This record gives sequence, C-alpha cells and structure tokens, in this order.
Amino acid sequence: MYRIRAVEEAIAHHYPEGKMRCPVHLSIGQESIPAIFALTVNQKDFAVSTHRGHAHYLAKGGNLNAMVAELYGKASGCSKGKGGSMHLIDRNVNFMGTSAIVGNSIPVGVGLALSAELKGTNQISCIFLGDGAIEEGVFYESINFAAVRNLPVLFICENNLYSVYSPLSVRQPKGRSIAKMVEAMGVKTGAGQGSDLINSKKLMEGAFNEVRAGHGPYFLEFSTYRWREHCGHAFDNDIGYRTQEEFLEWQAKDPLLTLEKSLSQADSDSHKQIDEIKLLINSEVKTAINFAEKSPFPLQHEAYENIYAT
Ligand SMILES: Cc1ncc(C[n+]2csc(CCOP(=O)(O)OP(=O)(O)O)c2C)c(N)n1
Ligand SMILES: [Mg+2]
Repeated sequence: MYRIRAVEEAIAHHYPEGKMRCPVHLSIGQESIPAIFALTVNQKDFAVSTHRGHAHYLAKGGNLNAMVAELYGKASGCSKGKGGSMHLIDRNVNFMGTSAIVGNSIPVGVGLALSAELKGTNQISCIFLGDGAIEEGVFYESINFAAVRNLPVLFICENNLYSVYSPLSVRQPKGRSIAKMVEAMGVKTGAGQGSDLINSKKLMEGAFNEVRAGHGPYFLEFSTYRWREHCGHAFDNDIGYRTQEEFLEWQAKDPLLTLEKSLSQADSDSHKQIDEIKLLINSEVKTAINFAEKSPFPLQHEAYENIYAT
C-alpha cells in the first residue's frame, strides 16, 4: 500500500512540471484492494485494468521504472512511450494491459480466461473495473459468457461511488447492490469495505480459491474512495459534485492509517521494519523518476511499430 501511495504522490508532485504529457487517474486512497490482490495472485495469473491502473500494474509486479517512464513518454516505458498512463502493460508478469475506454478491458480479460481454459494452464484472469464500467453493455456480455463457459475469471470491482462527477444515485436505481445484481446473473459474489483490510483479504483469498478450484467466475465488489480529482494531480472537492464532509469521512478510513494504527500495539522492531521499508520505497520511487527523466524519447520512425506483439 505504501509503495502505491508513494509512487502516486510522486506523480502528483511532478505532474505540474508538464513533463508527463498524458492524463493521469490516481488511486490515492484506493490502495488496499490492489495491495491485498498482490498478496493473493500468482505471477502466472493474468490481470487487466482500466484508466485508473497504476496500482494494479504495480500490484501484479509490473516494473516501476518502466511505468514511470511510460508516463513521461519515454522509449524505456512499458509501452515504449506511446501509451501513457492509461496504456500500461508488462507481459513479464502477465499484466496484459489497461485501456482508456471504460469497460474495454473486460472482454479482453474474459478472452484471456478462455485461452487459459482451452490450454489447461490453471491460470486465473483478473479483471479490475470501476463501478462506472457496469453501465457498459460489454460488461453484461462478458460476464454472461464467463458464466456460461464456467471460465476462471475474477472480477474485482472497486466501487468508489463515482463515475467522473456522477454519483451512483444518478446512474443506478435506488438501493441496487452491484454484487447482488451480478449474483442474479448466475455468478458467485462477495462484497466488502476496502478499508476493512482483514475481511477484504479473506474475501480475496476465498474468491481466488473458488476460481482456482474450477468453480467458474467470481465477482468481488469493494467500497473505496479516490481522494484526488477524477483525472489529474489536484483535489476537486470545491467544484461541488461531492461534499467536503463525505471526503473527510472517507479520508478517516485511510487504509494506510488503519494499518499503522493496528500496528501501534506492536513491538518496536515492527515499527523499525516499517520505517526501513518506507525508506527503501522512497528511494525506489526517486530512482524511477530519475530513470524516466534521463531516458530518451522514442524515435520518429518507431511511431507505427507494433509494440505489444512478440
Ligand atoms: C466508453 C467510455 N465512456 C466514457 C468515457 C469517459 N470516462 C472516462 S473515466 C470514466 C469514469 C469511469 O468510472 P469508473 O468505472 O467508476 O472508474 P473510476 O474513474 O471511478 O475509477 C468515464 C465515464 C470513456 N473513457 N469511455
Ligand atoms: Mg468509480
């Protein structure tokens, strides 16, 4: 969680310099589910994600230097500097891509599960999606196909209550639970609060076990909250689509703070260890920013070269 937070805080800090020429969607405040996912997923499992995908890329083991370089548009970036923040991929760890089009990576993830099923590789395909993506038709087609074919897919929906500036109340019928709706489509589901670290870990492990055992797709929904503006480095509570009160309520549920509080009883060795980890991560993040700054831009003649196929 701290690694994700530190990287994204650094991105927010450097973004106004104007060197990252792509939109950025930060997950600050939403670190718990990616971190818990990281503890549970296997390297050979697949994962795909969305426009807000930095945390998922890192959680799957994606290369940090290559991610930051991608944001800077450099040739050393994970998409050779041509994709930016919303097009992250690291095939070394089977992180198979993110997309700027809401819902777009969902059928890709189901297709990856179909390939795993046909090849009998025992891989799970993990699909990160936001609450907004369940308003895309392709979500229903994909989940139906996954259910009919009993595919090894784990859908992980991070419900942060908003699609850009629209709250769920103007997008979904009153009282609808996303998880319950999905359950009605014949898929096993679980729902929890992202700030409840222990329970979220249990839900994540349970879902992985079910899918790994060949029992078909599973859908998890976790509540969470993004702290910064929908797109960009700043805060936007002043523009009126959400209240400062709501923001502060969620900030009090900061997953990092929750973790540190739970450690307050622990012995001083654990605290020392945490401080050491933080120092290490801070230096890793500095190295990644330097690496990105110093890397060259892609050459003009490379503009139309295929970057993903191997
Ligand atoms: C098909 C499509 N429609 C609309 C958009 C504009 N758009 C970009 S992000 C976004 C919000 C998506 O909300 P959600 O899935 O909840 O993800 P979050 O940003 O909250 O993480 C929208 C509507 C888009 N990129 N693609
Ligand atoms: Mg959302």
